[in-house]
Amino acid sequence: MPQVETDNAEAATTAESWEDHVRRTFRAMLMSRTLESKLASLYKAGKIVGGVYIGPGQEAVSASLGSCLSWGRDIFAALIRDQAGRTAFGEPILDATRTYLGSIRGPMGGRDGNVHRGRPGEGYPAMISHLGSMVSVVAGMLLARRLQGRMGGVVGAASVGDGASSTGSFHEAINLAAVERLPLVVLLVNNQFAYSTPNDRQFACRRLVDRAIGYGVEGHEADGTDLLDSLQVVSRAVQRAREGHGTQLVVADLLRLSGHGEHDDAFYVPEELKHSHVGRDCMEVAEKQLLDSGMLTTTELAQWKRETAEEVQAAVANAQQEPPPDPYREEWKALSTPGLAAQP
Ligand SMILES: Cc1ncc(C[n+]2csc(CCOP(=O)(O)OP(=O)(O)O)c2C)c(N)n1
Ligand SMILES: [Mg+2]
Repeated sequence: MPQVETDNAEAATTAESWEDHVRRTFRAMLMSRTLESKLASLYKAGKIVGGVYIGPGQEAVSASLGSCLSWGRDIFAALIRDQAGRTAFGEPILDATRTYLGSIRGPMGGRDGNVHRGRPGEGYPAMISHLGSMVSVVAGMLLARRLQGRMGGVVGAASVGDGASSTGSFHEAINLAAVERLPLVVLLVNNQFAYSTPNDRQFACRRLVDRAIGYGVEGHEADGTDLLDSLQVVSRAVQRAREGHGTQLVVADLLRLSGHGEHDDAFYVPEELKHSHVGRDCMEVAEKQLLDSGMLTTTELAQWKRETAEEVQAAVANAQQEPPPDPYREEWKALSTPGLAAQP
């Protein structure tokens, strides 16, 4: 499997300015929003078989996490709403379009139709479930590296949702990570709903970050609608994990600005919530932050929008002309197949 050269790997070895880090993170947000809008239209046009799950409103904190990790060194388990984080971490957008469009050249060989994709041998495990199971996968990968004596400054990160944080998988994994003082960052994105179940039917504690005390890990809170706040908080958590302060829990509040999947119109989301602080669109907030602070000019923004649209168009066109796997010729493989799960 090819090693993917990313801006991140470079950023990890050179001292990157805060401004460049913000710009790089915003660019990944923009790419994600553009790609996901295209995927949603392809789904509605019947060109994508299976579900399409997207993360509008979650790009700021997701991209912040991806951009603080470095491909080839760190571990990142992305979930359904982490397209922005995947892009910021260094996943090429062709991996996404090939997966959604069923190309045999996709990272899973055309065997997955949406988000269960990754490059496990490169510290990027494929998602098993959205419901907390990836926290233990990353904890296990970190433990394995420790036992093999190749920890060397690695940070592992896993996202979970508010719903996932109520599961046994989440509890067992974060507890184990805390006991072992693993350099694990758990990003808990509280988007107010688990499918149609609202927060008040999921947990009785006032603030989810208070759970950090119970687990004995460091807790951080971010405004998930605010790129600058999200990036600052996530950077600090990743740095604390990297410097040996053990497991970190970051809780980000925001609102899911889509349905659970593109098949869901989210009729159950109350209007007041949409117009509250968490209902702000992080893309609009970030755009204003970058323009007002002079980190980005209007000309650059227009150019970035053009470029991301062209890149998405090209990646879709590319994947559309590639063949699907042939069930009569292909041996149906699992991740244990060496080609799919090759160790570096
Ligand atoms: C064991 C299990 N139960 C239910 C589902 C269906 N399901 C997938 S995601 C989801 C909601 C998850 O909510 P949350 O953790 O808050 O993440 P969000 O979708 O809000 O990002 C449900 C019910 C599943 N995939 N697996
Ligand atoms: Mg949720």
